[in-house]
Order: sequence, then structure tokens, then C-alpha cells
Amino acid sequence: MTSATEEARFQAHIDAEGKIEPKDWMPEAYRKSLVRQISQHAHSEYVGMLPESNWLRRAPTLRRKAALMAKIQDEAGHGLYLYSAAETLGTSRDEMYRDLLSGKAKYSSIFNYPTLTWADIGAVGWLVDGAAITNQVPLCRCSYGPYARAMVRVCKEESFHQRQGFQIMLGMAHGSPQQKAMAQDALNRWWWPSIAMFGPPDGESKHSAQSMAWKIKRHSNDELRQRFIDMTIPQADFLGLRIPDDDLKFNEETGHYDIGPIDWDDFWAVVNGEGQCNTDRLAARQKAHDEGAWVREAATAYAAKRAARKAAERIAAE
Ligand code: BYC
Repeated sequence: MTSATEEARFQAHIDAEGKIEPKDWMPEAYRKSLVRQISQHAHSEYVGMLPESNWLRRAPTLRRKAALMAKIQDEAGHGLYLYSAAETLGTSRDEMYRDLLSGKAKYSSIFNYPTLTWADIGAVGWLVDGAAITNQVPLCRCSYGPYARAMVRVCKEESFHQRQGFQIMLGMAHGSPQQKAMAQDALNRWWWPSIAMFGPPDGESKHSAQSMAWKIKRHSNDELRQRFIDMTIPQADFLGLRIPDDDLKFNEETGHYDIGPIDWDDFWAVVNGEGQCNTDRLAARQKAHDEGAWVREAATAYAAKRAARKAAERIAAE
């Protein structure tokens, strides 16, 4: 079969909503794009633990602490499912992690902003996890089987995370005047980065058209951003908090909210390493990687020993 025929069969399978599995034929560009997206997603989960762990030892009650700890552990689990899904495409976890630490691979811009108060933990859960769910639910229908299946569990857990964040915001928004001010301040700082997190506008998104044709992405960045905005504004109203956007208006004709301009210069500066926390985030991941070296060595040594024993048993049995 020529590669053009193979490619046509591949696309027809995707058009018919078929799943692609690790051993199936796939165009190299499809494989590469998936490794790029899934590994960036995995890195985001790993780096995403850092802003939250900043408040673990200062959570206001034992209950809040237990919920936050469970959430952070979930993020580690998401990273594991996602690295495993990417490994099925032939790239090792070591390679992906090296690319994160060298700055070659990206992770979500959102995790380069600091969590300054406890209200930020509420805002992160409510807005960042809310944005993540909006982006990730359609990924459960992604054409690549292992990614789609990993996303089912990730989304269920993200939904708990979003509720955990909203609950913190609800308590603070209805608390003392100081607590309400903290909740508003957190919303002021996290709103725009959460909106930008969906990625560049459709006209500037270099991967969207191809990723949508391959059914990796099901919706464009702007479509998902709008969905998130429409869903979140009534929630802010319910909390009695103000969205920090003077241009925000419900558009009767389109049935959607119109927002003011997004600061794309800030977004790209953060993506390119100039955010407030980029250096700290990578230094923390590098430190954890260095300190975990002995665990990796022990695990590999055990695996090698076990493989040697099994080989010896096989030879003895022959
Ligand atoms: N930050 O052509 P585009 C989470 C990059 S949630 C940094 O539109 P694509 C979590 C993009 O990678 C966060 N970079 O790309 C939540 C590309 O650069 P490269 C993670 C960004 O792939 C709560 C360039 O800009 N979620 O994990 O079609 C707690 C052009 O963009 C960002 C996912 O990763 C950004 N925000 O669309 C804990 C979901 N946006 O690769 C954890 C899966 C864009 O050419 N990923 N860029 O160097 C996706 O859905 C898509 O990859 C994106 C971007 C929507 C993010």
C-alpha cells in the first residue's frame, strides 16, 4: 500500500469516528502532534501541583487541607496517565521529562502565576479547573484511544476539583468583608490568565485546523474559551463577585457574553519563560527530579534483577 492510500484509509477511519490505537498505522505528523500535546498536558499536571502545594501547610482547616491534598495527588495521577498515554506513541518518559526541564517542551501558562492568598486556591479550583474541564471533556472523544480513555478519569476528578474551588470561593464570598475582598482580589488576578489559557485566538492557532481534522481537538480555542466565559459569569454573579472586565456585556443577538481585549503580549511573555514564576517552577521540578534519582535507580535495578532471574528460570526450565 502506498503511503497516500494508507493516509486516506487512516483519515476515513477517523472521519467515521474510529479510534486509532498504538499499533495502528498513523502519519508521522499525527504521532508527533499527539506526543507534543499529550506531553505538554502531562507536564502541566506535574507543574500544576506547585502553586497549590504552596498552601498545603497553611490550609485554614483540616477538612480543607485533606481536600487540597487529595486534589494535588490527583494531579500527580493525571500526569502519570498522560505520560503513559504518550509513551504508547514511542517516546520515553525520560525524554519527555528532559524536554520539560530543558525548557524545550511547554506546560500551561497558567501555572506561572503565583498563589498569593488562600483565596487563590479557591480561584484556581473554580477557574483553572473549570477551564481545564471545558477544554478536556471533548478530549474524551479524541481520536487517539489511549489519550481519550485517560481523559475520562481525568475529567471526573477535575470536576471534583472545580467544586472544591467553588466551595472555597463561596465560603469566602459570603464571609467577613476581608474574606470577600480576598475572593474578589483572587478573581481579579486569575480571570484573564484563565481566559488566555485556552490558547491563541483561532486565526493565530497554528495547530488547531489540522488537530481538528484529525479529531484530536474537537473545538477551536475560541469556541472553548467562549463556552467557559458563558458558563462562568453566572457563577460569579451567584458568588456576588465582579468579573474584572469593564467591557463585559451579554450580547442579545449572539446569545453569548462579549469580553474586552485579551492581553496576548502578556500570554506570550509567560509562555516564553518571562512569567513571575517560570524560573521557580522549573527549579522546583528539577530539584524533585534530582532528589528522586535514587528511587528511579532502585526501581530500575529491581526490574533488571527480576528480568535476569526470570531469564535464568526460563533457561533452567528448557
Ligand atoms: N500555555 O496552535 P495552538 C491542567 C502553545 S490544564 C502554554 O493553539 P494547540 C491542569 C501551544 O502549545 C492545562 N502554551 O496549539 C488544570 C503551541 O505551541 P507549540 C493543560 C500554550 O496544541 C488544573 C502554541 O501555543 N491542558 O493540566 O492546538 C490543575 C500555539 O497554540 C498555551 C492541556 O494541555 C498555554 N495555555 O492548542 C492541574 C490540554 N496555549 O506546541 C492541571 C490539552 C497554547 O507549537 N491541550 N500554547 O510549541 C490542548 O488542548 C491544546 O494543546 C491547547 C493548545 C488548547 C493547550
